[in-house]
Amino acid sequence: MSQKMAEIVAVFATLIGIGATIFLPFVYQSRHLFRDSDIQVINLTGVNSAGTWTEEEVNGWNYWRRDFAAARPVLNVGRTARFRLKSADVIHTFYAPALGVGPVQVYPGHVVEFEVRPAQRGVFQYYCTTVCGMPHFGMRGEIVVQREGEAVTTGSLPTSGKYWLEPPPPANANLVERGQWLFHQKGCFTCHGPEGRGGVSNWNYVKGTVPALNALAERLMLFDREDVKVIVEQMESGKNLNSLVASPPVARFNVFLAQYRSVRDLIRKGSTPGKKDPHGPVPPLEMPTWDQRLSEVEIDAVIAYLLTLQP
Ligand code: HEC
Ligand SMILES: [Cu+2]
Repeated sequence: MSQKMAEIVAVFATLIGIGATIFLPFVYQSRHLFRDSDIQVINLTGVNSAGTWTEEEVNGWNYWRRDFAAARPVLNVGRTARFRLKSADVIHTFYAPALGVGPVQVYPGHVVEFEVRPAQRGVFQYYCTTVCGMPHFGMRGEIVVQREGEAVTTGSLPTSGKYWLEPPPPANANLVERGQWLFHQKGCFTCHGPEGRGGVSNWNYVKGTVPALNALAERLMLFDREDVKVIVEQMESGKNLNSLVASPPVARFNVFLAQYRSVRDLIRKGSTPGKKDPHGPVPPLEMPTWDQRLSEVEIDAVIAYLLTLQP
């Protein structure tokens, strides 16, 4: 090789060296950027006034709109999704146990980030497990995981709505009507299903789904409609059921009364659902304590309403 040739090669090598030194970091960064751009970003805001986690932009101007759509993010199998959670008001807790997410506490004024890379398709529920206010029980929804290019699977939720803002029943409404309104307005239906039909899944719950309540009459040993009618009539007339022991209106009234008291107690005190897998987490949907939120009469009204339901 001539000396000239060697010089040219050396110059080129130096230029390539300098070029690489300058550009490699950019190349590396752009690769990084490229990888980042493949991450799906999901912005969720917890809104107490609306009782939802929403993907909509929430700010001081629209906060009181109260009709933000419940988020229903659609993710892809094997693709990383970055969740960015905010709160528009109070402390919320985001929990999607079936996806291995949370519970994550979200404080107003802070953004909480985490990433999920779902391994299987399906519809996964998310919950808010901080009792953050009245519409809290509606703060649920679904995360859909699909395979790229496949049609979106449909699930059963969300139950979101403005149920807690409904006008109260008219003053002359009877006990059963008030019970029906309370069942809705207090959000019992978000866990026990519309008209107490059940079917709402509860992660790691021994019974799988939150119990239906439309067969409560049978549980209280009222096996035919006539008996239900007699008992509800007594309740409507404002009679204290205890005062009926002397002249029982239905057969085996004592057994009914004992069951009635235990259901009342359960509603007042709440109940922690049993776990299916004892090493797993507590099921996210717990029967709340209603002592402070329902009066004695209101609990009676709800029970009277539930007695009138039939599967
Ligand atoms: C956040 C979810 C949730 C809400 C809201 C809720 N419940 Fe429950 N409830 C449950 C769960 C879960 C159980 C089962 C508890 C257990 O297995 O120990 C339950 C159990 C019950 C039971 C006993 C049923 C049985 O078969 O043992 C009654 C009655 C009941 N709830 C009534 C109500 C009423 C009335 C309301 C509204 C005022 C209400 N619940 C609101 C979750 C809820
Ligand atoms: Cu909440």
